[in-house]
Amino acid sequence: MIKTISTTPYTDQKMGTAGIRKKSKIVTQPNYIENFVQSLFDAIGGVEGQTFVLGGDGRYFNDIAIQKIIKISAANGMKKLIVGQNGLISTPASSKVLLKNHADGGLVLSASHNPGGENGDFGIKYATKSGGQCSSKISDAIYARTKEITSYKIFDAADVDLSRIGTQKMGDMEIEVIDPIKDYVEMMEGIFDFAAIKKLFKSGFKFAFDSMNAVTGPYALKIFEEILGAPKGSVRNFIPKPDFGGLHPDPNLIYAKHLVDEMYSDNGPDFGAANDGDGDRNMILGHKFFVTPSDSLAILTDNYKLIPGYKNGIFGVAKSAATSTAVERVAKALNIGYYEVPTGWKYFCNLMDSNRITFCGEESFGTGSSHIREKDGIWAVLFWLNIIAATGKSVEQITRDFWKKYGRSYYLRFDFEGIDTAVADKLMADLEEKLPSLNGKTLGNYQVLNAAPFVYNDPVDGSSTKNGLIIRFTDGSRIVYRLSGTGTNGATLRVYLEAYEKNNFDEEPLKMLQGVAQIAMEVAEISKRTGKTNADVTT
Ligand code: G16
Repeated sequence: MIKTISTTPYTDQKMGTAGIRKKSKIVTQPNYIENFVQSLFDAIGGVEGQTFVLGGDGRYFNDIAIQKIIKISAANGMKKLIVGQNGLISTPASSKVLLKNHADGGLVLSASHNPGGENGDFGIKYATKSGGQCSSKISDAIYARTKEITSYKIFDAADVDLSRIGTQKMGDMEIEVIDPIKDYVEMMEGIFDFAAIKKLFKSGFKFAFDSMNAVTGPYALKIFEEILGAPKGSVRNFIPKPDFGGLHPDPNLIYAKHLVDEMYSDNGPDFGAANDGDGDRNMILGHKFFVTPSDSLAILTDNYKLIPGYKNGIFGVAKSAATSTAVERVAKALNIGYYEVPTGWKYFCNLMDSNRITFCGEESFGTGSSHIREKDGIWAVLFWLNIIAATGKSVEQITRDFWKKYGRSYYLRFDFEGIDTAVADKLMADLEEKLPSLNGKTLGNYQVLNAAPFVYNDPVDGSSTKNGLIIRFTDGSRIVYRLSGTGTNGATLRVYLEAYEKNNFDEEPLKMLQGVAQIAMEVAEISKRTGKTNADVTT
């Protein structure tokens, strides 16, 4: 029943910020998925006798890839595979199921917030038994193996029926098809004050949650409408579709514009939120009001005592270097631990495992806590609803109160997409070389306090990671440059801009950041090198 199939290596199977991510047209090439999964199993020393969790966000090729992976797992001697019903599981739910079952690893078939469909993207995230994505050391070993693989093993059997909850067998391997929503809902009920949120909805609070035709639809329907009693129709685009119904499932002001327009209309809902393809990202909106992800992390941290699951105290908080400094001020005020890590959720995991932090978040619309080892979109929405229910304040009031207390970090991210990879690499290398010469210099109206690469020394495993370049100014403003690790089309240069204001809270971010934006463009010679005078996407 077990076949060994000869294959030739692909040379491009390197993982990025979060797993491997490619155009669908690339992953559907013969043996592409087979090579990658076999290489992964080989690189981690085999999976014989192990238990894994498997599922995906339902995008194009999810159904085919999952059957291949089931058969490769059985052929490699895996003991048990826990699979989401119909092959679906959100990234946060997968982390929960993995931890609850003490599984050895997990695979989520997703390219996260990237578009899906035949012309979109596909990907695989790999989590280790800690519930979080594997370290760079492991992904490097997997990449090395993909370049030398000559054969893979696959079980010769019919496809498994994944619609049926229960246990089946493939050879000696047990396949348990589960409803991952159940565990996830229980976990949320254990953290938040569902009774208070129910009351809020009963009082007529208007809510809009957009699942972007992706994996969180069934979770959101169950939690918000069925359990918490939000009016029918509050949850939109709740049926996961292979091409996300044409939506780009990235919950931001641009790709969720339909929701933003509704929130900014006169009779718009009191609270709006959206999630991404695999359910780990979130966007938070009030009526005619947008909360930046950086502020959201800081506000959740500042209000942790209102949440039953955290009221006894939190360890500390962490953010990625590119995220605004808002949460740093909160950590100081609360006198809790504070850490700054490279972009990539995996860098938070050691801090959570060692009880250094409870909360963490990133500018890229990700927030989470140590309840799992992934960011968690629905968790963030419930956290906000719980704060609103406990305080009786609107999203805007809560945010304004926060600014009054701590000042406001005006923040924007510019993305320059589809740049030739060699051009982008050279831009970053030349900029890094130039940084020391900027120290102490006056640029426009700003004086440079410090300009240097961001280097993170992990306090737990001692590893060192360099990611991004930061120019800090004496007034607290910052520019961060880095290349994205999740794109599939050339290189994307991300430029993160921040300006700190103690009293002036009502300006347009673009206006407040004009000065630093101009410096950012000039210092890195972005127009000259890329031919772009403006960012392709501003969030
Ligand atoms: C992944 C990581 C995040 C990271 C984001 C953006 O998110 O899990 O930690 O912030 O990519 O990465 P980049 O700036 O390199 O494109 P997701 O939601 O795509 O899995």
